Amino acid sequence: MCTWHRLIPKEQMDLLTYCRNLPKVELHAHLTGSLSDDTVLQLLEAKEKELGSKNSLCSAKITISKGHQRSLDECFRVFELLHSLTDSLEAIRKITQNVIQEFAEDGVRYLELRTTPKNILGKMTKKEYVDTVLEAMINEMKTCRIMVRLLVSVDRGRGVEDAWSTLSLAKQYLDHDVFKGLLVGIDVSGNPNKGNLADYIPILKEAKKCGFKLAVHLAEVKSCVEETDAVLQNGLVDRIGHGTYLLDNNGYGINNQDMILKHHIPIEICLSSNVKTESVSSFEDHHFPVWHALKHPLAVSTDDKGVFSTTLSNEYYICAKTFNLSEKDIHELCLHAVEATFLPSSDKDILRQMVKDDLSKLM
Ligand code: 6MZ
Repeated sequence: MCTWHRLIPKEQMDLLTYCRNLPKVELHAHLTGSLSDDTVLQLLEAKEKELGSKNSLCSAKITISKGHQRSLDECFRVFELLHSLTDSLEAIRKITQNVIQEFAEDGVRYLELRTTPKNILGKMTKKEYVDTVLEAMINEMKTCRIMVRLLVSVDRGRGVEDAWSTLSLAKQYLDHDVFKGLLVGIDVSGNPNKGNLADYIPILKEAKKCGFKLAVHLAEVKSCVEETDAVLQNGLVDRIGHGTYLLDNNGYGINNQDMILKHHIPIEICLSSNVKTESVSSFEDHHFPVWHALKHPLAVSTDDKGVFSTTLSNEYYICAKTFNLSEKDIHELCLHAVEATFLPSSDKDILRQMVKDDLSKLM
């Protein structure tokens, strides 16, 4: 069962408590990257039982429980390790449940969870993977005060052929008897140092044609300049993940700023992730204030709350503290995130009203 933080009088709240009480919307959360230490320990124990040995996995414990800085490449090695612990449908069901409960306990009212469907010989097909995630989502929505939707992820590290197969699977859920309406879009993610995003443009065009909304990791690292330009020029992106090097002001960017502003393409802001992976040198040097000053739609997000030892409340706290945000600014951020969801307008209206009601109780 999930608990909900009881509202306490505002004057008695410190900033972090205040952020915990905000009705939050999480739009950039990778399932496997969101595993808490508790969940990882449960998975390790299950794996050790399965393998009948403790020795092979004790180093994994050390690696995962550290909350320090890691390069992006090191993070991707952690994901591989986590994937080796989540290679059964039982594990996928468990991690989906735990991650949803943890977001709900952190005061997240709407979660757009993203994950890469995996095909593991003899263990699961991509379809079984997605069905399991969706079933767990439906179950958790019955008991937790949270609305959850899914984005299926295309991992650029797995190649174009894998991406086409993920898209053709996603199409099966557009008009599904049981799961209709739960899969609301496609995410493109994966190691930005691998492959070329421009190779995925035909897939993104087809996905758009089918009616999927697209959230694309763009310009997460400096070397992504040309591919970012190509994807943006094709008008394919509904939401930008990271966007660290979109701006020209650091001498690396491509300055698509005008186009992004003109089309109001929301940017998912992942402060801890960007600083901990060393793509941004400090919170103060983050690109958030540049876009915020322009009143551009932004969605504060966790990216991988487990790997980066954070929560969405903590990300709001870091943002508010670093950039000296007012209460009005913070409330606007919550509401901007509602507008940036991939929900159809009727569901968005319901969510907006819920968020407004909860915000008014905080004033
Ligand atoms: C790009 C990332 C990411 O899909 O197994 N992922 N892709 N940049 C990041 N910044 C740190 N963090 C996570 O969740 C793990 C997968 O999400 C993507 C990677 O493809 C990673 O393997 P799932 O649930």
